[in-house]
Amino acid sequence: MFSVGAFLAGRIIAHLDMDAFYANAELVRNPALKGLPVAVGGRRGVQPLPGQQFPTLAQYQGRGVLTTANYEARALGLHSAMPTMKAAKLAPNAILLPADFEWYKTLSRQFKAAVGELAPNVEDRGIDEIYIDLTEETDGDFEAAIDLARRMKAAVTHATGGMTCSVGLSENKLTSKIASDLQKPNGLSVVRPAQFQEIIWPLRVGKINGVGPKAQEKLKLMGVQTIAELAAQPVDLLRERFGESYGLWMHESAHGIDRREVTLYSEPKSISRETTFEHDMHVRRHRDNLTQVLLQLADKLSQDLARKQRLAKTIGVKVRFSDFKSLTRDTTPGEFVANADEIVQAARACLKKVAFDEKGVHSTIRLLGIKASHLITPADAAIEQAARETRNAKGQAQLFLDLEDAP
Ligand code: TTP
Ligand code: MG
Ligand code: MG
Repeated sequence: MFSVGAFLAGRIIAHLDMDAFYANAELVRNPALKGLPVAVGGRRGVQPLPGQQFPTLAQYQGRGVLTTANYEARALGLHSAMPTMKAAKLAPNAILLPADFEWYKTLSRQFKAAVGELAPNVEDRGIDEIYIDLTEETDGDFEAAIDLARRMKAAVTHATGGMTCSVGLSENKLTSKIASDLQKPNGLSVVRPAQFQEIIWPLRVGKINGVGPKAQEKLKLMGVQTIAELAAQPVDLLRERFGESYGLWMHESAHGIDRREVTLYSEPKSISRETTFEHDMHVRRHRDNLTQVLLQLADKLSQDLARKQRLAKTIGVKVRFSDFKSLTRDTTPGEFVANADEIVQAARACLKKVAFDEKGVHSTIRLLGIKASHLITPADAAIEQAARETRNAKGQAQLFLDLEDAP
């Protein structure tokens, strides 16, 4: 009956979620907080008492809620969305810091970029989480995926100046989202298709992303609390109680069926320009003409990049010889490339890698093209560039203190 999922078998999808994101973001730029219970809430913050290094919950007056708490504070009972006054009663000595969204967004971009370097099929799911389709990188092999997930975790920690994340691996988004939460913090949880019942069925229905408090309440009245119990319900009964599509969705979810794809919201990954000549050009004899063409292509490409507000990490050339055989060469200069001069310089470096002949078919070309790829927004380029420079100059530990944008 559940063979519907079979045509999607063989996928491996990761869900990665940062641990206690806002709180750990504060720890990155203030290592003195390490090991202490820390909560984040409100925008304005409270002042520390004389003699105190950090403000504590005890000083808070108001009606706000916590956005999150680190794991030390969670051990004292604090959690996201808890009224701050209530938290203050539970843990008056826990530290309370105001939220600084710009800082969290900066770290968010950094951890996502780091993962994207290792596996490009990344779907953004908000400030602290992403899905990554690893099928191509791993050929559907879970051992390879575990290895890649470990490297992604290390890359995230490196790129954020020490933050940890938790990763779930399975054949679909739904299961991986559940899995990433199983061993927080700093977890890596794998649910192979054959393990779905063993690992997922004992969990509460609320662990399924999309089964909210209302549905949980209704299910409880039907005597359904675990995912196994949900899976045991006749699909028609679920349809009747919850509506056609939601009922069917619940049923499929409880059986580990989720056909959703990892969708990339990103812009086109590359832009290219090329010219086919009226007459084939000899690479030596028509050198001046070819240079002219190269300059024109670079000029157009730089305008394309400007229009799309992107910089390129990689520049490539395409050459088609008179026998119609084509080849490409590319280069990643290390600096982001945007203007025509930089493009020409990079394209020349690529052309140097092409083995042209003095005579014969590989001495004349009928087409020349330039491609800009690994495109990035100027803002992200600036962040990456700043991070690189600081890393080179001072070493990783200093990085985030320098980027700090708090008042
Ligand atoms: P989560 O990923 O849900 O939580 P978390 O990262 O703090 O902790 P963990 O994943 O380790 O369980 O949310 C990410 C951030 O979103 C969180 O750090 C703060 C913010 N947030 C809120 O502002 N309000 C909320 O109710 C929740 C749940 C999160
Ligand atoms: Mg999180
Ligand atoms: Mg999250």
